[in-house]
Amino acid sequence: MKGWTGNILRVDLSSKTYKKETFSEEFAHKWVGGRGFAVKTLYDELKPGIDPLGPDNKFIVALGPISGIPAPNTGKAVVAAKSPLTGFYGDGNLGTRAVEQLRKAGYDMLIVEGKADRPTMLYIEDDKVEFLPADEIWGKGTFACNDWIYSKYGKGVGVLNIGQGGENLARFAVVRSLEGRAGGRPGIGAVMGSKLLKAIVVKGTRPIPQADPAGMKAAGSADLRQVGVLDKQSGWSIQATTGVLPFCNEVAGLPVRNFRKTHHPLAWQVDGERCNNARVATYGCPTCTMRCGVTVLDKEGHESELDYENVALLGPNLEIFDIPQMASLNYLCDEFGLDTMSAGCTLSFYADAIDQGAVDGDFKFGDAERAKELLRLAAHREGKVGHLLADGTRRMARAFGRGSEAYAMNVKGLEVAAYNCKFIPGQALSYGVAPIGAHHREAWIITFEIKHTTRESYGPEKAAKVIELQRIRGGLFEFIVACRFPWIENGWPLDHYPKYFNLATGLNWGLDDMWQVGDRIYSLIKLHYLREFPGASREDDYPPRVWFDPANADTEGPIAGKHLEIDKYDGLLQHYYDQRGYDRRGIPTMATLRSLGLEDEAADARKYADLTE
Ligand code: PTT
Ligand code: SF4
Repeated sequence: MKGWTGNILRVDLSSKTYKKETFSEEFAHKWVGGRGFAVKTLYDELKPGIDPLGPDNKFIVALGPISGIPAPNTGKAVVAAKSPLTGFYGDGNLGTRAVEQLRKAGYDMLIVEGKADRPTMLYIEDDKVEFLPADEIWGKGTFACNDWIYSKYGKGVGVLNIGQGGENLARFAVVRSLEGRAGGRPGIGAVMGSKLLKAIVVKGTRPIPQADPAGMKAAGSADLRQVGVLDKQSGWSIQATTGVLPFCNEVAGLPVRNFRKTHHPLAWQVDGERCNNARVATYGCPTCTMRCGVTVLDKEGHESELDYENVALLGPNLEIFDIPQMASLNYLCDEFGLDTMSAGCTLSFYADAIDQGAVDGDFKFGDAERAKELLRLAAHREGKVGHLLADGTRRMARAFGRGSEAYAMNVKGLEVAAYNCKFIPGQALSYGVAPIGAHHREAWIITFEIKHTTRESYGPEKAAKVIELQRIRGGLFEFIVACRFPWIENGWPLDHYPKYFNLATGLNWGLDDMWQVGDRIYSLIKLHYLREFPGASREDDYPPRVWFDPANADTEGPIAGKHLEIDKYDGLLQHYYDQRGYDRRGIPTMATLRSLGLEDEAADARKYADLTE
């Protein structure tokens, strides 16, 4: 087997033991890497119903056959576990030096099991694993933790760590790496925290196996240069993701005031141009020639790395239109290791619920200082409010009641990304059917909807576009494990990815083979959802109900009077199910599962739910 190291490192924190395991060629070809390896492992190894924050959960870092190779934007890893936020498979994708180092140490996947008896840091160097006390860094934020590790091991090592949010089991705690990288929105950082695992440090010294190293080197270095040139020509990384804000504002797709409003006259104050003007540094992931980490100073003078999602959800969504103040909230999320997106939605939901009289409280939209304090309370689970916030919008809404579920902005428990779908049906579908909950990673179809079809349409072409994008974004880039930005932002052709894959593995795959793997992964995530929630129904694939509410329609602007229509949305959902080969509940049919080679998984699924032929 070429391209893969063929090895998994399995670490048990309870017994302080570890072993190197191998995986078969069949496993490699069927699941390829990253999200594929992670979901298959968690599906097979986790008993149904286990507590995501208990020792039975497993924390996974999964890489792909091109991970860590000097080709464009391959410094990305999938971190995964059963999510404490959503209750089923969850993952995230983050840039980290741990990718190259783990591969050089000889592994394609790290599985961490059990629970340590004291705060622990794992040190992995090739075949050696050490369980080191982490008392000196436990309780510290991610920046101080990173610095401490660098001062001990140098800056070349790979580091994954958590902040106070993960330690205190905030359900939307992320895993952090480098200056501003964060991944694992569905609380994967809390899973590390539940195991008393503060950090993982990795160093590897061996070559990464490749079928054609010379061919890969030639293609990889030429392509890295070429991607850099393309980026200079497009100018994309000048504003990077922050550049999308004016578009969202103009098309009434910006989240403002807990998504109640879709645009705002002051939004320009935090747009990409202003963020770039305030830039003091640029950060990025390894093997990237289009680094996108626009970094500004926050109100207290810390460096804070911005992205559109962070700006929109911690800025306009909270009615904060001041870059340093919004950057402070972003910095605190990074420092505490909280997901900026869930944090933004959780704070906005809290303010909205107070506004609507669903709960008593002292937080108002626009109050940046109180928002900072609330983030601190959430990260430390301090007091009643801290506990409430740390649990995310779905659990908060259950606690508040009084109809607040309708405007708790999540799908399947994962808070929605920064695109307001009050009248963007295709993107609403994309949130509804995103396999891990409302993440924009899986499909982003807003420009297609607005420029190439009509917003009014709920036709099959939108379902088809969602599936096409899911196969690329939620499939290909998540199992081959590379950043999607060269393709999506600078038009780097997708054909390059089978090329890298074939140079690494010696196989001869095309994009159609890749789509098959992506569909297999999506189906298995669905089966995991079904196993954890046996009563799963199509209603679970609906976006937040407030978007269907005529009383919530805009009163002015480009979509005045418009809102999503529930019957039409249901029809769009059915187009999606039909095209995917899913039944009316959104569960893959037996025929679909067989065509994807998931007979064994289907046999297991039949134990807890009927599957449609
Ligand atoms: C991702 C999600 C995103 S998506 C953003 S901004 W974005 C938020 N960033 C956070 C942050 O920062 N700090 C923090 N404490 N929490 C944060 N939560 C949010 O996490 C990220 C980039 C971005 S920036 C995007 S779109 C692309 N995402 C990719 C993806 O999902 N897959 C892939 N193959 N390539 C991608 N490339 C881009 O990577 P999650 P990162 Mg992230 C400060 O983690 O759980 O996947 O959620 O990884 O290394 O920081 O790069 O406008
Ligand atoms: Fe990382 Fe941005 Fe480069 Fe992608 S474009 S690899 S997210 S720095």
